[in-house]
Amino acid sequence: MIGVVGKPSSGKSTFFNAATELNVKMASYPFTTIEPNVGVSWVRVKCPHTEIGVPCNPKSGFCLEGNRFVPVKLIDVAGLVPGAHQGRGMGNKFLDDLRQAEAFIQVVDASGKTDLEGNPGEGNPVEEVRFLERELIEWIKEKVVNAWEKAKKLPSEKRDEVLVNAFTGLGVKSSDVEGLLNKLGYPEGKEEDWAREIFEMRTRIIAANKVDVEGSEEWVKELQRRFDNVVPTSALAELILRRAARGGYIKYVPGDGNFEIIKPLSEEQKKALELVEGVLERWGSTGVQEAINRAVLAKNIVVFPVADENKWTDSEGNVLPDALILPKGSTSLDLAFAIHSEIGRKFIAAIDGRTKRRIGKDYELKHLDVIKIIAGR
Ligand SMILES: Nc1nc2c(ncn2[C@@H]2O[C@H](COP(=O)(O)OP(=O)(O)OP(=O)(O)O)[C@@H](O)[C@H]2O)c(=O)[nH]1
Ligand SMILES: [Mg+2]
Repeated sequence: MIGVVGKPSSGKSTFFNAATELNVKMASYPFTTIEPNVGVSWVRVKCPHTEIGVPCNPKSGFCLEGNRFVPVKLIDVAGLVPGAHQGRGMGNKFLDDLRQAEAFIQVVDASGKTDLEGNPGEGNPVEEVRFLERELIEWIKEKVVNAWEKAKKLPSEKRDEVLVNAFTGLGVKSSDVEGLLNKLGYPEGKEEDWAREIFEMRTRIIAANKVDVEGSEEWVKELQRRFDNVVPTSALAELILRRAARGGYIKYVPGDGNFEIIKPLSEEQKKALELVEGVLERWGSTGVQEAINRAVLAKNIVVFPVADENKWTDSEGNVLPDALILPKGSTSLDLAFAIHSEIGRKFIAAIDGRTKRRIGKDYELKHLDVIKIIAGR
């Protein structure tokens, strides 16, 4: 799951609506969103079906002009303001909604036209990135302090277990908790270091949003100078494109740098698409798909399991029916378990759908591999 985070009015819900094609409330006043919104967006990858020249039959997600869109969950939460971890703004209740997010997309108002609380005024997008990082780290630190309070009273053999349980609840793998224990020792006096390390385990993409607004360019440059993983976005432009495509007015493949008008437009629609054209010309794309892709593919790959290594079909003849998102470094055995624990337990070998070679359980999967698993009965 990807968490969409940021200060109020930065455009989180607009980003969420564009990426999920849902319709949650968006408005120009702070705290429009209070309860979290959960939806499905899609990672865009090149579909292997183009290599065999037969259209695919996705069981989930969809395929457009050789691009496979693989489902991934997105959560849109209330805006965060400085001091949120101490209960300011909407407080930290919704921070807990982010527990299971393995990546964050921080939506920043790069137009510089709203302040840190999301009200119209002078903005500072660099400060926005910084304070949010601070809030997220403080939130994690509180969890570290609480876990250590509990753990330190226990006999030493129980301590590690309590710490591992506390942090796996925060979406950290148990092996990573053990790694931290080795690196830092117990959290006593090192709560800040622990919190930062846990924060940095998550992928963070900075969506420098509202690049359709004049004056955003300078801020985008400034953000790119200071931080990694900055993607210029116009959530508004992407929303216009997705809605026009849904309505059958245009042909648009999410993430593309162009679209095609296929039905007569009203004056209002023409104007909206002019804004979009300006963004595409200047920035190449709206950036929304790019942000999702980077959030997911920084640490994951997409793999296509099949039953027939020659035709790339399942047992019913569906071409490339499934696409799985797996952590980088996953093996063919991991894939077998991801398909079904039974298939994992009865794993015999696998076959690479491209080379047709037999591969063992320790074979490290590559992005876009097509794999047949052979399992016993
Ligand atoms: N020009 C422009 N305006 C945008 C863009 N994205 C969002 N907005 C506008 O910014 C305002 C806030 O958008 P929301 O999506 O509601 O912002 P939010 O971050 O969800 O706000 P809260 O839920 O209050 O925290 C709305 O008026 C949107 O139309 C964008 O890319 N370009
Ligand atoms: Mg919102």
